[in-house]
Amino acid sequence: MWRHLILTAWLVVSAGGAAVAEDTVLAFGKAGTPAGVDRTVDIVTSESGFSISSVSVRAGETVAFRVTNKGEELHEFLITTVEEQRKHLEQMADMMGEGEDGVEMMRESTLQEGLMMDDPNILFVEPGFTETLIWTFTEPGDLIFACNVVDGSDRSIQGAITVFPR
Ligand SMILES: [Cu+2]
Repeated sequence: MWRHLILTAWLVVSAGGAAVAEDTVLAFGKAGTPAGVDRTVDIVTSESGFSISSVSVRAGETVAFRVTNKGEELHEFLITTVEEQRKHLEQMADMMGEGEDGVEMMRESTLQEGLMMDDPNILFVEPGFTETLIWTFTEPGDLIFACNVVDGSDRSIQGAITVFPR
């Protein structure tokens, strides 16, 4: 229950309170298509983190991240910027800091906004399952991949994505 509420908080803040459509182009890339995949990266996730700590790609490259959850809890695979990640964690900490009121607040805003599982840069993987997130990197720079599904702590597990110029 607690974990679910925190996940819900994450969903509410992950898109800044507004759903992001599948075809949305973010500043650092966009959802790719299976036909456009240049490379597949296999990642195992669990309660102890990701099996890899960094990935290097080139701008213009479309990568299929094939994420297998070998843990016992739901895990997330999110591609984002360091700055966005920092903001999300702050917002989540604020919500949890509100206690019961905060929990109720985020539950209501989730009902209003609907579940934002369609965000193209976020994957949720159930235990024992493998899900694939296909991403086209458009700009050189430093990104991260992260899991923010936490269980009452402020734990967030992440790795680095370096996008080299094409
Ligand atoms: Cu996780």
